[in-house]
Amino acid sequence: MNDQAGQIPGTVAQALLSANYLTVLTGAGVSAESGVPTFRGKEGLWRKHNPMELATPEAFERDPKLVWEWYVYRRGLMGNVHPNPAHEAIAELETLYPKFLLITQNVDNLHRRAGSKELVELHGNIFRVRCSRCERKLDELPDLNELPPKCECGAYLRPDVVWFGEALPREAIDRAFQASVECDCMLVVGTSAVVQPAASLPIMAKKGGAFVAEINYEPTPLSDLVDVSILGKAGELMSRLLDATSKRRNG
Ligand code: BV8
Ligand code: ZN
Repeated sequence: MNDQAGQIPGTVAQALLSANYLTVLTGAGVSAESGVPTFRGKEGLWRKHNPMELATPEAFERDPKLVWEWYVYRRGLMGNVHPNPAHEAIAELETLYPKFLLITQNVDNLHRRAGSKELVELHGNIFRVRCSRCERKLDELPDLNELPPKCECGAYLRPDVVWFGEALPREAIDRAFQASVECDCMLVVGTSAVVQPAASLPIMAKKGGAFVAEINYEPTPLSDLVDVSILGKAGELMSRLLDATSKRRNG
């Protein structure tokens, strides 16, 4: 069911007021208003490369230096932007529910910076680095004069993100699956709902009996499958959704 752009339907406000276990699934659209290019939007291209080509183990195998240059560019971009009202509203929503989980596909660290704590990063985090061979993980980047950087074991270091064709971190996806089937309300914010297995989580939530609302700038393959699809910008709509739960906030 679709709804007119920008309004918060009473069914959504009611579901948010009565929910005990709220999950939020986010994609690149939630960071768009912070100035982070979305994955499939036209602004997502870099030196004419399509992110879909670069975010793969094959691209890293073929040209690790080029892939590292793309990630250094994105780290720089993401390091210079700030959480927007959508991230802030989601961090505030977390404090209103006895059970809450934020499941993000984003690697930009903006939800953590906005204060979200109960968070699963399905596709990793661009500010973490790991070895492409041994188990070593680093929070700090070694100096990037020489790209790609190497691990002490001699293998290349790589961004600690999940590339296309790679399995998601077991613990992350198990936690996301479990929360999706157990929650009684799920908000799906700013995702084109094409990347699997993330795009299946709202369907799992629906099957588990949850009320599922989509907040997105444009319709997606989910729009006709969820209870309500609200078209508009995440920053404004998430702030309105937070207000719609204000009664809950005031106890
Ligand atoms: C796996 C990290 C198996 C890297 C990312 C055929 C059919 C089905 C599946 C597949 C298939 N072929 C291959 C697959 C699997 C593949 C997949 O799903 N491909 C798709 C494209 C068809 N999936 C995988 O490979 C996954 N792994 O399946 O493993 C396996 C199992 C065992 C052993 C081995 C393997 C791994 C997927 C993870 C890929 N990594 N990112 C990096 O970032 O560098 S995914 C990447 O896309 C980002 O994380 C991004 O978040 C994510 C999803 O995209 P969105 O977030 O939705 O962003 P997008 O730009 O698409 O859309 C933005 C939306 O926001 C738009 O709708 C727009 O309208 C809206 N918007 C914009 N502005 C606003 C807004 N909304 C509100 N307000 C605004 N202001
Ligand atoms: Zn190593």
